[in-house]
Amino acid sequence: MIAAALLLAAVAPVLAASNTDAVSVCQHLHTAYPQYTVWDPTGTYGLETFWNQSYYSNAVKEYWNGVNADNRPACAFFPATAQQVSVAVQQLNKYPTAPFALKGGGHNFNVGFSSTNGGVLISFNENMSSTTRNSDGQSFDIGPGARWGDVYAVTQKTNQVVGLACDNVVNFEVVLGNGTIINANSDSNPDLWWALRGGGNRFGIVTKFTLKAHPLGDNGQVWGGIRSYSADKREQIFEALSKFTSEYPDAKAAIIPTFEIGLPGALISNPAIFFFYDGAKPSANAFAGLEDIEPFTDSTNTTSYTNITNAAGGAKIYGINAAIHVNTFPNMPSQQMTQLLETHWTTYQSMIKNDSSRNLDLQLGTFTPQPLSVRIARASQNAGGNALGLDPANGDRIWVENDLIWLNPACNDACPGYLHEVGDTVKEAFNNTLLGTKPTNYQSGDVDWISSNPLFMNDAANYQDVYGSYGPTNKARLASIAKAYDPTGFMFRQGGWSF
Ligand SMILES: *[C@@H]1O[C@H](CO)[C@@H](O)[C@H](O)[C@H]1NC(C)=O
Ligand SMILES: *[C@@H]1O[C@H](CO)[C@@H](O)[C@H](O)[C@H]1NC(C)=O
Ligand SMILES: *[C@@H]1O[C@H](CO)[C@@H](O)[C@H](O)[C@H]1NC(C)=O
Ligand SMILES: *[C@@H]1O[C@H](CO)[C@@H](O)[C@H](O)[C@H]1NC(C)=O
Ligand SMILES: *[C@@H]1O[C@H](CO)[C@@H](O)[C@H](O)[C@H]1NC(C)=O
Ligand SMILES: *[C@@H]1O[C@H](CO)[C@@H](O)[C@H](O)[C@H]1NC(C)=O
Ligand SMILES: CC(=O)N[C@H]1CO[C@H](CO)[C@@H](O)[C@@H]1O
Repeated sequence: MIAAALLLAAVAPVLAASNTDAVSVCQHLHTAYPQYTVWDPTGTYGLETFWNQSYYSNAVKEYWNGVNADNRPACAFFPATAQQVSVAVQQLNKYPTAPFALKGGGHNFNVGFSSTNGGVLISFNENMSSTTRNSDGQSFDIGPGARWGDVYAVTQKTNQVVGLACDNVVNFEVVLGNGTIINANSDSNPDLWWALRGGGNRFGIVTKFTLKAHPLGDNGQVWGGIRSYSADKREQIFEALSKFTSEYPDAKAAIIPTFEIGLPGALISNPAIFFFYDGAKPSANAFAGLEDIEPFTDSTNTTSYTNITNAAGGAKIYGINAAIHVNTFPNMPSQQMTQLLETHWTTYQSMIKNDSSRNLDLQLGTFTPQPLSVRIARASQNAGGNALGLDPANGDRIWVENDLIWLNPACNDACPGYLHEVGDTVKEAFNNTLLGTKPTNYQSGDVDWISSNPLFMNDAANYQDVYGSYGPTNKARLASIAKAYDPTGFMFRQGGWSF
C-alpha cells in the first residue's frame, strides 16, 4: 500500500509551480475543511494529506480528454454543500491572482476549462453528485458533479427521466462571484435563469439543478442500441438522415449517427447509428427509412434506459487525447445533404491518411451530424426560450460534431490544429458550393447566418466564437447579465469562452 503510494508520487508528472495565492487559499480550505481538501502530493504540503493522495490523483486524472490530466492543481477541494463553495469563493476573492477551475463530470474537451495548473481545483463529482426525487414526484434535485449514468439509475426507479438539460431546469441554486447563494428560476432572478440555460460558466457556480421529470417509455421499457454499417451504405444513411431531420415522423425517436475513420491509411471507415425510442417498440417508419438499411452489427433491443445509455458510452471514458470542433449547417434536401456529408467523409479520409504518413500512432477521426429539428426549437420556445435563441421559423439544422482522438502525447500540440483545419475545410466547401440553400422547413431568417449559427457549446473548441454565434442581441444580453451578477468578473478568472 505504502509502496504503491510512493510509486504513484514518484511517477507523477513534472511539478507545477503553484501560484502562491492559490497555496494561501488551499491552506485556508485545508484548515477549515480538512476532510474535503487534498494537497498536490508532489507539492510542498503534500505530506499533510499524503494518505488521501489517491483522491487527488483520481480527480486530476478523470477527464474525458486526457490532455487535461497534465494540469496539476495546488490542491483539490471536494465541497459537499453550497456553503462550502461560498467559503471557497470568498477566499479566492481575497487572493485575486489565484487561478481556479470548476470540475463537474470532466466532460468538456477543452484543456483548462475544468482543469487548472497550479490553481485551486473545485471538484464536484466526489461529494455533490447525488440525484434525489422531490416529494411531489415531478422533479429531481441533481448535484453539479453528477454523471448522466448515475442520474438515470435513480430516475429509472420510478420510470422517469429528466430531459435535455438546458430547457428542463426548474431552478438553479447558484453561488455568485461574491459568495452569495441565490436561486434562479422563472420567478426569482429570471434573467440569470435564462442566461444559465445555454450560457455556460460565466454567471455563477451552480450547486444544484432542479430538473423537471418526464415519464419514461412504456413503464420504463425503451428500445434502442447501436447498428454499424459497411462504408458503402453511407449514401443511403446521408439521405435518410436528411429525411429524418425534416420529417421527424415520431417525437419519441432519436438518433446519433457517427462516421468513424481511423487507423493507418484510414483502414477503418464505418458508419454507426445509435438508435433510441422512448417506448418498448418503435412505431412504423419512426426513423424515416434508416431502419431499412442493412447493418452488419446490431445491438438494438427492448431494454432499460440505463442499459442503453451505458451502451452509448454513458460509462466513464478517461485518458484518451482528444480535440473537438463543431459546425452548424442547414439540414438540406437529400441530394445536397449527401454532397455535404460526402465531403466530410473524403476530407476525414485524407486527414487520417496524412496523419499516418506523419508517422503518428493510432488516430481516429469521427464526425457526428446531430439533428436540430424545428421540433427542438419549438419545444425550447415553449419552455421559455434559452440563450441559444433557437427560432423554429429558421428551419431545420444539423450540428456536426468533429472529433479527433490520438494516443501518442507527442501529438498534443499539433493534433487539435489538424482537426481545426478539417472543420474549416468542410465549412469552406459548404460556403463555396451550397451556401444559400434554404434549410428544410424554412420560413424566415437570414439564410447565410442561420447556416453557420448557433454553435453547440458542448461540442465547440476553445477558439470558436460560441457567444457570437448566439447573435448580437443574445450576446449583449448575456454580457450585461454577467456584469449584473458578477460585477468584478470573478467567473472570468477560470477557463471558458469570452463575450
Ligand atoms: C482523508 O482521509 C480521512 C481519514 O481517512 C477521511 O476522513 C477524509 O474524508 C479523507 N478526505 C478526502 C478528501 O478524501
Ligand atoms: C433482446 O433482449 C431479450 C430479452 O432480454 C433477449 O432474450 C434477446 O436475446 C435480445 N436480443 C438481441 C438481439 O440481443
Ligand atoms: C440490463 O443489463 C443488465 C446487465 O447486463 C442485465 O442483467 C439486465 O437484464 C438488463 N436489463 C434489461 C431490462 O434488459
Ligand atoms: C493531405 O495532404 C495533401 C497533400 O499534402 C493536401 O493536399 C491535403 O489538403 C491534406 N488533407 C488534409 C485534410 O489536411
Ligand atoms: C463560411 O461563411 C460564413 C458566413 O456565411 C462565415 O462566417 C464563415 O467564416 C465561413 N467559413 C469558412 C471556413 O470559410
Ligand atoms: C453579491 O452580488 C449580488 C449581485 O451583484 C448582489 O446583489 C449582492 O448584494 C452581493 N452580496 C454582497 C454580500 O455583497
Ligand atoms: C463527507 C464526504 O462525503 N466526504 C467525501 C468527499 O469526497 C472524498 C473523495 O472522494 C471522500 O473521500 C469523502 O469521504
